[in-house]
Amino acid sequence: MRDRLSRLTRRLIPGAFLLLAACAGEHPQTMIEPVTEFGRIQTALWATVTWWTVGIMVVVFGALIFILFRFRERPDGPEPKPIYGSTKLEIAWTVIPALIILFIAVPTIQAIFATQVEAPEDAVVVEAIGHQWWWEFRYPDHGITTANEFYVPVDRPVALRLRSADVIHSFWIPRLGGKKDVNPVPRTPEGVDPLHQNQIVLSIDSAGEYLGQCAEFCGTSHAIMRMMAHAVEPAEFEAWVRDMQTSVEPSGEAAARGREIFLRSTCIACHAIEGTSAQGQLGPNLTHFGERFSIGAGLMDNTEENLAEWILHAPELKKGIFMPGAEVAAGGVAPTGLTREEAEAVAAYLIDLRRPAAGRLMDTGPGAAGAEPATGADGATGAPADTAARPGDTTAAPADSIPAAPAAPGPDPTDTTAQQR
Ligand code: HEC
Ligand SMILES: [Cu+2]
Repeated sequence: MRDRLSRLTRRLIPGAFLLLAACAGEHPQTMIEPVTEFGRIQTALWATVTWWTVGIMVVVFGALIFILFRFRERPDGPEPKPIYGSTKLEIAWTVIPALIILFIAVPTIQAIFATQVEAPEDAVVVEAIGHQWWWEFRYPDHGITTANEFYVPVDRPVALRLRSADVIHSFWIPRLGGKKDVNPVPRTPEGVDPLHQNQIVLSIDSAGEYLGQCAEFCGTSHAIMRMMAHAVEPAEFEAWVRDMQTSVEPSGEAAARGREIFLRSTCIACHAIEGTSAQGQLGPNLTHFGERFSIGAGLMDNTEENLAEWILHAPELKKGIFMPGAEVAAGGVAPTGLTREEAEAVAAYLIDLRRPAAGRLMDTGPGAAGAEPATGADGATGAPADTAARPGDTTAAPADSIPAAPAAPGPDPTDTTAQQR
């Protein structure tokens, strides 16, 4: 018996180490290495409760195994004494679980209060708005809007205001902390904060790129609804904000032609690009699109080739989306009718939309280890030399309302409103 047991442990221990080693690799969405106090409070609570329950398990199973052996039936053993109606026992098995729950309740309630704080005055406000199936990020204090990826400064309080333009989603970037539902809220007049809005207040203490995704089933393409937070030094954040408020001029002929095609296509019914006449609100804002890590909220890497495929075949590549392809209608909008050559020009333009100084993301920074490397960094290496700041072009969209139907004439405006379920 001893022998067999030791042989078993000898086999199990290396297995356990292998398992642990597997857990120590690169896990961009781990919840056990939070970079916010908000996340650490939750992880600590989780660890506390887990260890307590492990302790309880050891006691219960230990007692069970002991009793099974100690009081097993023996040929000459006495008749067991019935214990039905034992008041002592009944009190014990009522009081002990009640005490356990009470013990768990104390740190839980403490954690609830510690994580549900009001945002301080100087917090950076970011509105995270869930859409089927992408994320919109608005900065009401800076008048900028972006999608699927957002920037925040490290070591400063950030107030994430969560709401949805359609169904219930859930905001979850595990390294920032626990998830929270993103609910549709009643429409409010401009300048008024919507009521019943969920909020997460946190402060990120380590620069890096943190990957997350929708954590509440929200329809066909729910699984492809990723997002990324870039936590950067405050000076870099200010620079990003300034750049986002500035238009980017095409760096070459192909991109310039792409812009011209983009601006005369139905794209502008749904997409906005800072400093251009494109001010659509139904789809992701494409300002600085060239810097994004992915196309379609995590569907594929952001390369020029993938982008041309997306423009031609978006509805076939990501099921159910409200964006038409070159030949397929979607979201109540007719096919765009772009040829491959035109789509490639538009792709060249969109990939070109990036800050002069910005490298392709994902490959730098201390937190980058946690993120998947984006391919195609060779895409558009040339930094546009002639980035022009246009005075007066500070912002596009009103920052406070959930977008209604496109202002620009879409081919079938009556149908597009149906998206705003
Ligand atoms: C009917 C509205 C609509 C029209 C018209 C439209 N789009 Fe879109 N577009 C969307 C929506 C909605 C998404 C988000 C899809 C998703 O990821 O679920 C999107 C996503 C994108 C993305 C990816 C954005 C990101 O951050 O992942 C690009 C690029 C894009 N569209 C380019 C275009 C171009 C170019 C055109 C014109 C040829 C166009 N779109 C026409 C609605 C539209
Ligand atoms: Cu979802």
